[in-house]
Amino acid sequence: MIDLYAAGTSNGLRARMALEECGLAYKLNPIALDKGEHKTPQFLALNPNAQIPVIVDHEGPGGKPLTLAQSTAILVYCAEKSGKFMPRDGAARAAMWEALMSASTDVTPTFGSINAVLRSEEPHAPSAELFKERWKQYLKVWDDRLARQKYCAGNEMTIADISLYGIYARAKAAAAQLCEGFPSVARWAGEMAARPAMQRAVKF
Ligand SMILES: N[C@@H](CCC(=O)N[C@@H](CS)C(=O)NCC(=O)O)C(=O)O
Repeated sequence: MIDLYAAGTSNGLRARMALEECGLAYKLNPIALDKGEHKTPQFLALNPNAQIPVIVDHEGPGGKPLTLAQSTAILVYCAEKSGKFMPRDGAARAAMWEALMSASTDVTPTFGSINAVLRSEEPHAPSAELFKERWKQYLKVWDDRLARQKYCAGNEMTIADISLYGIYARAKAAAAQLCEGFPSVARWAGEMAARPAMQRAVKF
């Protein structure tokens, strides 16, 4: 059994989507960020960075408990534990890593930057524009790619799809206008949203 500590943010969604899609047994422990539940001594013992998501796998490697933060590390851990969503072939695996890094380290932090700038006590319009343009540029590249292939890293679903869908689902819910004008991304997102595991994962 795995304990998941999360909220319905992009990073929280990514971890829960990973557990659901990989078919791993887990218990959701919701963390209310607005109430500061990520800053309690109990939570800081799990992640001293005071950030969700965190998992505790009570039957980790070697049968020992494992505590793990970082949504993308959790995603890779779930894929390796279940043997799903990570191609073995060299070229397909390299494409998966490239797509995963784009979703987790380019697209996701850019959305975080847009939010941070707009929610600031002194919003800085030129910075907001810069991050919005960067977001659109990333989605344009994803749109071109998803016009040519079914999934993020080719014609097989991988953890890159789970990572990108985590941020896309969050952005669509919080700022739908950022997701307009990318028809192939919308086609792919519709297929991801129809997956029963994804439908379970987004219900926080
Ligand atoms: N790189 C980390 C980022 C985690 C993160 O930023 N978590 C946010 C929610 S999406 C959080 O816990 N924020 C609370 C805070 O920073 O006070 C990951 O991928 O898990």
